[in-house]
Amino acid sequence: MKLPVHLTLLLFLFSMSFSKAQTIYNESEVPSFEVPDPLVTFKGKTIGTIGDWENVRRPELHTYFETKVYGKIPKNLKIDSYKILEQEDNALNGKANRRQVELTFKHNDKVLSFTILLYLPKKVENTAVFLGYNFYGNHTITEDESVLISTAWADNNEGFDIVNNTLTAASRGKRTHRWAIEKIIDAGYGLATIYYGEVDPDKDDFSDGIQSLLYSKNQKHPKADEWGSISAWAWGLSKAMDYFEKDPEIDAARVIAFGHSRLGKAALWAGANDKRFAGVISNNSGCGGAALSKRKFGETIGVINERFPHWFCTNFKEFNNKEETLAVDQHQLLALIAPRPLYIASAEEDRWADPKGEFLSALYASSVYELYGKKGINIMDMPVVNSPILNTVAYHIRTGKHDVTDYDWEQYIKWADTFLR
Ligand code: GTR
Repeated sequence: MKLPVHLTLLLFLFSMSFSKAQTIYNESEVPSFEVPDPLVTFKGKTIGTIGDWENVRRPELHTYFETKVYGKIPKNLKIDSYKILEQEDNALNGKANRRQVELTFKHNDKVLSFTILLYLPKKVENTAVFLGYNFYGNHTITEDESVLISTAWADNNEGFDIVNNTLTAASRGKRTHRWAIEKIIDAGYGLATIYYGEVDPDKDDFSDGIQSLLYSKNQKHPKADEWGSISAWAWGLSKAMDYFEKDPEIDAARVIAFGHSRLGKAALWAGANDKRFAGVISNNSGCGGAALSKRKFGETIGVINERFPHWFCTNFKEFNNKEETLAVDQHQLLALIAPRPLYIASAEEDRWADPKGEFLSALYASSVYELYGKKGINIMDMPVVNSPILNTVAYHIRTGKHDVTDYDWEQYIKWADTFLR
């Protein structure tokens, strides 16, 4: 049946106002809830020592996030081979070495490869590196003509000239504003990035991506407690780390996992899974990232699982509109990263990601950092905009929207200078 245009419009407006009414953007509507204590076990035992945290509480929290939220990675797949596709020791006006390295994985007669684009400052040896995924291909983060264009699946997008699910040269350099490469190199850090679609295409289809290499016979979909895309992306960061450990120019003990938005969720989970990451930066990661779920402010578990059914494990859907039944909240994900430096960043206009929920998460994770004698967030109220707290647990809320800006990078570099040198 075809509805008259005015009726369709009316129905659309009605559904819009309905879904708007569902979204909490007002502090007075945030439900009261109990914040689960990172230092009290599920059975009620209080944790007072690093040993008990590491041997008792941390493992039970990690298992919960693994089986109920992001999903388990079924097997530790090793790099089958790696290949330097391209390198140049006079990149970025002579300041940096550039390398494009393809890692290949094989299992069950299937193959998956992804390419790390790496810039390392020439004046530094044994370089600390920021490692993060990009959304639209390595060639979008720089004007550098030599950066190879991925052939992996991409969602069609006019703004990024993606047609027929294929990345194109027309989008070269379109995301330079999110990657302060010059600042990073001038400060003596390396930058490594990967197109996230090479590890697992961002769509609700489990026939491709890294998961498909590790299926058991006749398996077509990860089990209820097995990896969704965020776990897959986190896995890819760890595999990049496997490569860094072989690379004599990189100081693998000083690699920071960085990510924006969904890729910030992946960076946090990578940091929680893999203690080799020296630190983690979550830029506007929001729901399922740094933001507390139980506040239900902005994006909620029900909404994210509906729009992106493939991001988390199937078990996570149990908590759609039932955040109160979760035994954990996201501050405990952050606590899994302790005592390593952790930076949570919000943006004032990014209410969908719940800046206050991100701040509180960093605050509530701090007791675990303090157990290690590290400085967490030591103020109870959110700082005003553009006044970063640069402790081992760092936080800022900047003016502006959901994005990565030069301001963000300036703070990350300053903080890394203190905690990574
Ligand atoms: C939004 C999603 C967020 C965030 C964002 C992004 O649509 O609701 O959770 O991940 O996408 O990754 O840009």
